[in-house]
Amino acid sequence: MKEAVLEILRHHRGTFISGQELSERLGITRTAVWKHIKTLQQEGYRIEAQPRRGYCLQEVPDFLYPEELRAGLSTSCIGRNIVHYHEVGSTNTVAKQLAERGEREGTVVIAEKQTEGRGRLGRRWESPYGKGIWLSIILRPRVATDAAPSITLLAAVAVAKAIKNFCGLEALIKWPNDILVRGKKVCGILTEMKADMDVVEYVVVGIGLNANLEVQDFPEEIRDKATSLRILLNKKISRVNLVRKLFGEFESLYNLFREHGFSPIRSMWKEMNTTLGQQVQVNTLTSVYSGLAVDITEDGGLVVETKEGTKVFYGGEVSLR
Ligand code: BT5
Repeated sequence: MKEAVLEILRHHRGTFISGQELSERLGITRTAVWKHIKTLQQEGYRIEAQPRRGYCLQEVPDFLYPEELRAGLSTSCIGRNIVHYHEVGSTNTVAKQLAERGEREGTVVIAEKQTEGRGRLGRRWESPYGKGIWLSIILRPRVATDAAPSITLLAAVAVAKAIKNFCGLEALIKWPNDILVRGKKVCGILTEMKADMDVVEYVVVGIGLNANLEVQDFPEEIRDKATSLRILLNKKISRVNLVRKLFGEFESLYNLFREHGFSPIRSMWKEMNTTLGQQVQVNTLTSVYSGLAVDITEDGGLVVETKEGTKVFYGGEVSLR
């Protein structure tokens, strides 16, 4: 009901609508209308209330509220259901808990701030309040476990396309999970999966996208390798609009993946990558290999010509040399 009140106010944005009219249109009492208005004001919506004239929406807060994201969202699955936190440990952890309890595909957990944002191998992901896009998408693809790595690559293509189409910046993918703009990391992806036998039960795709962070928001030790869209564009961007765009790109690619497998996405990935054709060093947990990155396989592995012969990697840290 709160969302319905907001919807009407949004429609009349900048003009007043009376409490009487709201109550009649929604079939609730004027006291109930007033309570929803109070809640919205507490959430940061600037709504002017005047005796006799009613209510007027003047400003929406710069938060990734589900009501904001859903207004004008064109997807039918990704982001139709959104769980929002002002502060949370890690959106991936919450999304996994929800998936365990049977939460449906397409549900997104999103936070203004993460206190325990995670990268791969337990590394920390900096996630300051109100500045970035820290979200996790629950998926239930009907695929075997070895198809799961390709979902990270799918997500990377979705982010790179969203950045390109929304900001006009050339975003390149560094295998497997980094999105770089002008050589610096603007986004990282953390895919986690649960499988039953050899079949995927669910996948949680965590996306950390540095939207409006400023230089001082990054700890000193990563300032030379991390950047944000705001720093690159020299202006603040609308996180809400960018997330909507991202959901749209993600859903199109995911539908393609479900219908035709990884192959069409692999071609797109190849066009947007900054890894193939480069001398790379791949650090797996047990060894370090050097060689020329030549291809990615049909299931998202990185093919490297090393001194010891051709090797395919499904994980590991890649440094471009
Ligand atoms: C990643 O790990 O790049 C995956 C990051 C995924 C974050 C999202 S946010 C929503 C969801 N919930 C979570 O808890 N996680 C996901 P990795 O390749 O291991 O890179 C981690 C490294 O990137 C760190 O060790 C730092 O050097 C660097 N780093 C940390 N925070 C960063 C940031 N905000 N921007 C750019 N680089 C960062």
